[in-house]
Amino acid sequence: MTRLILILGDQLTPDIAALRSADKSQDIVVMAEVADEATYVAHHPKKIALIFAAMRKFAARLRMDGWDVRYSELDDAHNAGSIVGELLRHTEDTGAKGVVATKPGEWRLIQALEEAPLGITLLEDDRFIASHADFETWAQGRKALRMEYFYRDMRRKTGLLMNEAEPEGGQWNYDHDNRKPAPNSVDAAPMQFVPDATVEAVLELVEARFSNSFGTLRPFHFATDQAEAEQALEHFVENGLAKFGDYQDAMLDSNRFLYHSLLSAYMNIGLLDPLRVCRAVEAAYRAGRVPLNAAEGFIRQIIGWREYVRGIYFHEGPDYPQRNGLNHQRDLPDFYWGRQTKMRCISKAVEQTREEAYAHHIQRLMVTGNFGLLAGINPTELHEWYLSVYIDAFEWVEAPNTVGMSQFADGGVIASKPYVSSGNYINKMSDHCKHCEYKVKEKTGPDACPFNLLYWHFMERHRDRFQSNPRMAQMYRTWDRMDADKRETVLSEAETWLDRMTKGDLV
Ligand code: FAD
Ligand code: DLZ
Repeated sequence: MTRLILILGDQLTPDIAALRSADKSQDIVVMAEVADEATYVAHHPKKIALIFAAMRKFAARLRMDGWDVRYSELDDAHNAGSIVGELLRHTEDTGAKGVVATKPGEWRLIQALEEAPLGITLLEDDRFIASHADFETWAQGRKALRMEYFYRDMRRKTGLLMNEAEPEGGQWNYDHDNRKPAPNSVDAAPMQFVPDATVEAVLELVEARFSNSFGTLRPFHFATDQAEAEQALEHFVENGLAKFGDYQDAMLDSNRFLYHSLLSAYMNIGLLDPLRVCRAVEAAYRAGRVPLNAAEGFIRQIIGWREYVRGIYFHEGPDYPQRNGLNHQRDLPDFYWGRQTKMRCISKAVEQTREEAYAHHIQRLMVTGNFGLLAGINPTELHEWYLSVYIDAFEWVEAPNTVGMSQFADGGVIASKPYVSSGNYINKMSDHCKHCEYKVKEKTGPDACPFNLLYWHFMERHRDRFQSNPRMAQMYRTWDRMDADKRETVLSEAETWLDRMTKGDLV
């Protein structure tokens, strides 16, 4: 009995559950470039190009391996325009009895598949170290779901950087070594790939269909198949990993990538197996090629944060991306879409986001995220922005990072305190402030860094919520010790600045 085997654009590995359960001699693989997936948010053109190019190459590989693959290109005349539509069309054409799919990474698509008359079987996506059941077991009965404890369980489960029951080096976490400010220069760069004929055809399609979206399509240098992604991994382990830890939180005006790996998109769409990535990193450490703070820091991002946020997304349920625990209602300012702003850190982060579809974690968290939280931007609008503009953005990983970690809009499920800072943090970790029209050292007045004004505005606005948080009490004491006139000036200048921003004045 023939069944349809659905492979989505972020499930591009022969090891995906639906393929493992399929029978090559009678089942039919369905892959489809569809308008609904390409437009449910205004994705960066580089993201659409990566997914379509990698899908086309993966389909070719499956055919070589003997699979019967029905692949729809976006412009095919019969393309139904949605994943469900394509499955219904192929069911009718082939007479297939039922569909097998690996559970998608977004509630939206899970619901669409479950509600359609497809006779669908959804298999768990087991590309993760923690299954849904593992996460629920871990979460059960805990007052707070903090990443650090989850991470230790993942270390024990995988054996990564473990000596029997003990963590390598005697400590679980070397984060305190990983906060060096920006270096003067960077002696590594991510690996780049030259587009081949398949990629070029996709670039032309994306150029024709999505040229109005935010984001520059060319040059396009991403890996688009497993072999290339493996090369990118090797290149990172050889060239970037050793200093990854030291400069993990740093930002530079003149360098967009520092020692970051740029491997997230490859792991998220199936070109790289996260556990294999971690094993390669551990091997480099065990061979004495990289220090422990680098290896541990990197592995923690993957088996800690990446696994944990996925657990939270499915644990919390479909309403999670819409949460707005601090009731922030201001519209997303147009400088997130590239309008000029005098704030150098924001303008550099947005510029590179437009050109690369990439910004590293601290740019996302402590520049665009921090600003959004301080300014009271509606977290749903920020969530849609992050989901659109980054090459690695899929809701299971993006929403917990944005709504939870960055905006505290989940009321503290992920973060024990909001990630907010004044300009001082950005000045310490980057050289942006040296090039900025605003003055980071000025706390009030027309040239004062807006992060300085808005920081205290945020604290005062949310005094009831945060004053009793022991991790924030010291900041309230500092604020309360300030002269009353000064506090008044700060708050009124912050209000004026926000009003100007809302009106679209150049700020
Ligand atoms: P590196 O700095 O080299 O880190 C190594 C790997 O660790 C990454 O490739 C990634 O797989 C993993 N990782 C690191 N931090 C996190 C994290 N907080 N959550 C999950 N995985 C992590 N990551 C995404 O993959 N997709 C997203 O849509 C996404 N949206 C984000 C939105 C916000 C507001 C914030 C603050 C973070 C977001 N992140 C997201 C997490 C992180 O910023 C990116 O994973 C990282 O910047 C990707 O670049 P890299 O591969 O060079 O990472
Ligand atoms: C992101 C994306 C895009 C842009 N296009 C497609 C597509 O045309 N076909 C497809 O199968 N998948 C695509 N994807 C990835 C899906 O949106 C992703 O599988 C879901 O959001 C679940 O994570």
